[in-house]
Amino acid sequence: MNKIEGDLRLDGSERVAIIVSRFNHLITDRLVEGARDSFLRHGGIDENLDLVLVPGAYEIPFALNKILDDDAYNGVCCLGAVIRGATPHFDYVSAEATKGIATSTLKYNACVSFGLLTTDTIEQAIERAGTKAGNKGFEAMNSLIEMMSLYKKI
Ligand code: INI
Repeated sequence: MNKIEGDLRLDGSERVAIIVSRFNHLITDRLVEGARDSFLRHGGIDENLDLVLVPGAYEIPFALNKILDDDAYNGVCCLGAVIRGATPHFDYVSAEATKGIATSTLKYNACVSFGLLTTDTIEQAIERAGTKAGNKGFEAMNSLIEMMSLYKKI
């Protein structure tokens, strides 16, 4: 059996974009820090990392679609934090953001990772943004790096 698997090594030539929503920026700023940390630790070059900011998670798919249309990056890491409130708004925003990211990824056959927190409480979001449940931004960049490597091999 021939096993084909991506690894976590960058050679320094990879251009990567992070798309992040500013809504709940106390959380999303930490996700960006985690994603950048992963990129640099695995051999990425800071000048090759671009940060694209959008107002909220709902706008992430629009920016992603435009970026993939221009074909200027090897991969895109999507980061955001949707936190449940008292109304059904959470369900609409999280569903559209998730569906939009998945649709663009498949439409363009692109390396895209999903670092969107969807939590019931602010505490759950904090736990996933660099405290006791790790940093989902770091994890999302790890997944992107692995998929960019796999992309070259399959
Ligand atoms: N956007 C988020 O990124 N997270 C949220 O928790 C959130 N909530 O709960 O309202 C949110 N709303 C804004 C939305 O993404 C759009 O920016 C807005 O509707 C304008 O299009």
